[in-house]
Amino acid sequence: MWMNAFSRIALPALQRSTATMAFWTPRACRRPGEAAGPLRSCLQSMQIREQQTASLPLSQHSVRHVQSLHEERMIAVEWEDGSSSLYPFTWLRDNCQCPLCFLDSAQARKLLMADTDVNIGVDAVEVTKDNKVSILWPDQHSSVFHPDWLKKRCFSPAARQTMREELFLKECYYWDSKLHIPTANYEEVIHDDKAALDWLLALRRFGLVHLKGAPKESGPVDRLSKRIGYHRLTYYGHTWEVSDKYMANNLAYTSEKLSVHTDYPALQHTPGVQFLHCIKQAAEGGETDMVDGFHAAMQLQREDPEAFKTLTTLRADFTDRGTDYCDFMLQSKKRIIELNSEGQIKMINFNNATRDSVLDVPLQQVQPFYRAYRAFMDILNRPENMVTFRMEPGEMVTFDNWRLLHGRRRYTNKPDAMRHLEGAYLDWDEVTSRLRILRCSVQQKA
Ligand code: OGA
Ligand code: NM2
Ligand code: ZN
Ligand code: ZN
Repeated sequence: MWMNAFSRIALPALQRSTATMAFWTPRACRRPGEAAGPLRSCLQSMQIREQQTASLPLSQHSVRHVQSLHEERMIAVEWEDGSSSLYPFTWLRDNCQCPLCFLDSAQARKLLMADTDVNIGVDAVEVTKDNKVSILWPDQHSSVFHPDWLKKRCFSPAARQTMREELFLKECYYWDSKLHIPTANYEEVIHDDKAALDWLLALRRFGLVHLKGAPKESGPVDRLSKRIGYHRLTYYGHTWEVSDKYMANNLAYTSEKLSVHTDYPALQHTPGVQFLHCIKQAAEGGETDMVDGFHAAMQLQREDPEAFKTLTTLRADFTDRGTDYCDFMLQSKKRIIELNSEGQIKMINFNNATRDSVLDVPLQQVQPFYRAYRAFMDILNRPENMVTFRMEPGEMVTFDNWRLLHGRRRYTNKPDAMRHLEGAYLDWDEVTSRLRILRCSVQQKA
């Protein structure tokens, strides 16, 4: 069962209603930059237990009429409800689903682009007796399309947005210190698909899920990675032990404070997801801090646009050298706040320990860089932005390492209380892949 804490997440002032909740409001926050809604609505968070799982359309669509528009080189499909969709000839020919053009077992196109006429015409189009759209091409090849298949691929902006949301699950809820951390049970996530689906949906949306009830020994992190598929091997190993080590090859392997950071910006492709499992906690200290980096970056954008501009344009150098799984000498250049091609916040790269002393920016940009970096850091560290908790043995945090920053307070060990965590990285590809599969399998059972 989901822990009680889970049903307490979110601002107390906000409605926590029954079954289908705010959680699923389509107008919930998009990724930053994508016409972000007010924070208020983002924090209408929720019991993930009762939510409805994401919807793959089950409804059967029915075609009333088809016609080819020769001048526009498209076919027009009129649906049962009177609405219509347009499909370009070339796209239809390119996506013929017949065994000559498409290898069903691999769900892959066989048809070569070299054999595709990008100015193709259509000889005839009709609705078949079983309500499919059939097209006869000038070379007498024929293609038959299922109405549901076509409807899903409609080119209207609204249909494309629906498809995008379904495929990429970008829905995201920004949070601050009032967040009650989504919590799930480790064993349930391992054994039950619905629990695993809810865990991953919350991980995607909030960027953070607490798992409780794991064994107090090494192993769960690997087990959980295998539940997804596989982990990401790095120079720190398949999984890695966080403890106070002699001649530590990383600041994390001491008992020092780690100010909030993202892991491994020194890698060109930053690990997307991180699991951290507490096997033993220190005698004193060692609390965990977490911040929603996207939320903080949006605050910076509003409050200090110049600093935001600096951190989204200048690239800082990161470095990591040493020996662990094998010897390594990494260099990377990253914008502290990385935007995608649409100008939305994609990733935060913030690690004060591995930020290189090499700073490859024009001399005049050095001071503005530090000013902006400091301004962002101050926002990240605002008590109203941070959640702090102390992991107990058997507890795990699973979080979005592209979005969240995490930190740890300095700690003191005692012989019977030697802090010991185990961690692992995954990439978002594998996590979202498992999420899509679970969504299909859970819905089929429902
Ligand atoms: C790390 C880290 C957190 C902790 O190893 O990168 O952030 O609680 N550890 O020790
Ligand atoms: N550890 C925890 O970027 C970093 O150096 C983060 C990585 C050592 C695997 C720490
Ligand atoms: Zn074909
Ligand atoms: Zn870390």
